[in-house]
Amino acid sequence: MAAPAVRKLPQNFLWGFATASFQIEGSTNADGRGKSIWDDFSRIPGKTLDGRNGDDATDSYKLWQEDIALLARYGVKSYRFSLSWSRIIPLGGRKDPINPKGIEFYSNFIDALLANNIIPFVTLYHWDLPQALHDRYGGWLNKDEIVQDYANYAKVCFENFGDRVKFWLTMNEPWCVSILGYGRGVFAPGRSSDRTRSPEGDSSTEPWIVGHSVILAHAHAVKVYREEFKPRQGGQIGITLNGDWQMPYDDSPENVAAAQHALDVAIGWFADPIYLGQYPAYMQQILGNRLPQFTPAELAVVKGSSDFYGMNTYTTNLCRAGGDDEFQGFVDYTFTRPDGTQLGNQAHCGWLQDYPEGFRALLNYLWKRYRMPIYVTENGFSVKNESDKPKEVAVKDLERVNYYRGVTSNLQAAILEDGVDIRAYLAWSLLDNFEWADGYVTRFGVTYVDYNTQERIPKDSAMFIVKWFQDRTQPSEELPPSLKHLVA
Ligand code: GBH
Repeated sequence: MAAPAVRKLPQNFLWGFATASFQIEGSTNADGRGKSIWDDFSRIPGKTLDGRNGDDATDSYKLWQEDIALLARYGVKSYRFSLSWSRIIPLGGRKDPINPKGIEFYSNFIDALLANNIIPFVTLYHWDLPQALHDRYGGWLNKDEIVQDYANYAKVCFENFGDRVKFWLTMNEPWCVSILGYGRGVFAPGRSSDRTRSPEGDSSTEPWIVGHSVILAHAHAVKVYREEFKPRQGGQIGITLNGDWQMPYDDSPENVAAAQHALDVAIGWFADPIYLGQYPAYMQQILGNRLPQFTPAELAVVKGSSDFYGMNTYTTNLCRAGGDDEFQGFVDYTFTRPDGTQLGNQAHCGWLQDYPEGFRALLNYLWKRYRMPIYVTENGFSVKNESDKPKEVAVKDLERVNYYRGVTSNLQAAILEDGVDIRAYLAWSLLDNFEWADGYVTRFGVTYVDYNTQERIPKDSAMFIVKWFQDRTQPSEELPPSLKHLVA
């Protein structure tokens, strides 16, 4: 009997891997790059687990051709990476000079991707704000200034790369920018009310102010793109939000409500204004006048300002009402079910367990609520104590393979059985890399990086993903028609 035919994903489905500039590039002083807020923050003792910073990372500023060769070997359709604002405009602002070396670096990089038939998926902002803007006027805390400077930066990128880049992400994970940077103070710029952590900051107001600025900066960049570039360049532009599936701990009405409250604060905070035109009622209720209001003029720019739903997701939480954490909507998260069992396999990160059914549930929730095509722009797993293992053992990353096996089958079910419109799946990450406050201890790569030699070694999970998508998509020997003219 013949084996059943593998069911195909939609034509032009984009699959591949993702990274971010500060997590891989290193060379923080090269070719006129300005400082970003992560440069200084990661140097402060105690801010990263291993005391290390982004000066080397995976050395991708120097080894970029190796990275592209690796992507080509994997045969990916697309690669998601981010641009370093500080390489392009070292001081960040709209009146500050542009750095030709920064433009040249990314321009060459994009050309080389296209020459290998890899479609660039470009993030404009993955947390590395130019330090000068923070020092000059408070960065994201100063809405009027940052919106203009960010829109100008975005415009410089559209001008220089938009002939070749057809997929743009304005911002990566505004919840993390706001809450981790200005609430908990565990990410740059590290502001918090907790004076053991930070000499300044107000966790009760700043995260909500920052979130508002990020939404507006995103929306203004999209306006620039749609008015001045999209008619000629014809690409897609949107935002990407972090958000995990939130499941009630049990059937009690309080916990069912708690799961929705958790979704409202984790996702709705950004998605509701952008796709539906208002902050969630629950956020207005818990924050009162600490939540900024949109003026009608602002709302006109914000509503409808994303061509798709960009989804970064890693796990599922069981939700119980009555938590004291405002940043989680006063909802307690746990992985332990009422019967004492665990929801899934525990990752290296405390916040992450493997529960692939949650991935499908989240896709369905987002599709029903926002009705936008979904691009999964990050998804991944850190295996327990991977850094303690010899590399020949670490590359046999069965737990990560299991994670991706679960997720891909749920992805397929969401597309083919549930009818959710999903157009991309970009796994996090192409490489082990600088994992922010975790330093280099936590590894998310499908490729092992030996940080002494910068050698890259594919893990079993890379091979699993490559095979899975190759079996279900058209081979990527051809670019879509809109990009064909670019390669000789
Ligand atoms: C992504 O965020 C990032 O975009 C990426 O740069 C990063 O490398 C990747 O995750 C792996 O971590 O324990 O209370 O501080 C994922 C979303 C949201 C996951 C915050 C961790 C920690 C909450 N993150 N969450 S807390």
